[in-house]
Amino acid sequence: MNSRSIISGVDLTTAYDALIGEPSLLVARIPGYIPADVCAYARGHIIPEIMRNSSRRIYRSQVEAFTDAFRNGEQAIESYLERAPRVIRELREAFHPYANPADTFRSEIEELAPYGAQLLRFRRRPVVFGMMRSWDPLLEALPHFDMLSEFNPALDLELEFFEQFGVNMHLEAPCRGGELNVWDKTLDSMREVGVSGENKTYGFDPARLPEPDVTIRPSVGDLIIVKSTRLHSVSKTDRGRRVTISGFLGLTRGKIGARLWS
Ligand SMILES: O=C(O)CCC(=O)C(=O)O
Repeated sequence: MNSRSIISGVDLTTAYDALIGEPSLLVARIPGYIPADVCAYARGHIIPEIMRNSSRRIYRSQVEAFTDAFRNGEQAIESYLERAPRVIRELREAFHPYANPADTFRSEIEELAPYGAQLLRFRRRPVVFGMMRSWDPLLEALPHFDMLSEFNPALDLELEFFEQFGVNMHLEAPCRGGELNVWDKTLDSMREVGVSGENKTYGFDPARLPEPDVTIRPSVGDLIIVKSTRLHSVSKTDRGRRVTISGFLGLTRGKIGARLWS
């Protein structure tokens, strides 16, 4: 039986089928998902334009994560929802005359998923898919999980995801650092052995972990899809920047279809 943890050098259809069909698979890498000329144009024009009004979190980004807005209370969630359509449009317009890779990914998943795909909606309003993240020198993500289900029942989405993926499209890559590391460990398996993060799902101590099962150094143009229900981290970028367009893909059971958000 095939028990690989990474699939690489394939197209999105093959990657999607493998990620759904192979329980052992942690990561899929689709090289050249963003054409080289689009990445070059992005570095010269789009990244500076979109990041003009960015804020620093563990990375710099033009919009906060939906989950952070939710965590920050009613006023934060209202201002996030009011801004979301504009954020989506700004990224689309900044890529003109090229296609925005976030829109392309959204369309392709809509075609691939058996019951289609759509933006996550909260209170009948769309959530952003297409966060631009700049991992400037020395920025990193400690080992963590990304699972929207951890926000239920407070989020009250009436959706049940059986799997969640992190979707990262790489526009710029650092000369050193910025690797994606993935461990074949679930949140439940960490809880069982009594290991927890700084908060519930973020900040597991790397010193208490074995070597990662997969380490990938992303290249410009890569689309990398990681099972974000498995422990993962981003190593410090130490020469240059790592800039991605990022979001999440959640797969539901039954006929509801897939959802996308950032
Ligand atoms: O940029 C990456 O490779 C992964 C980002 C990440 O850790 C996340 O989206 O949670």
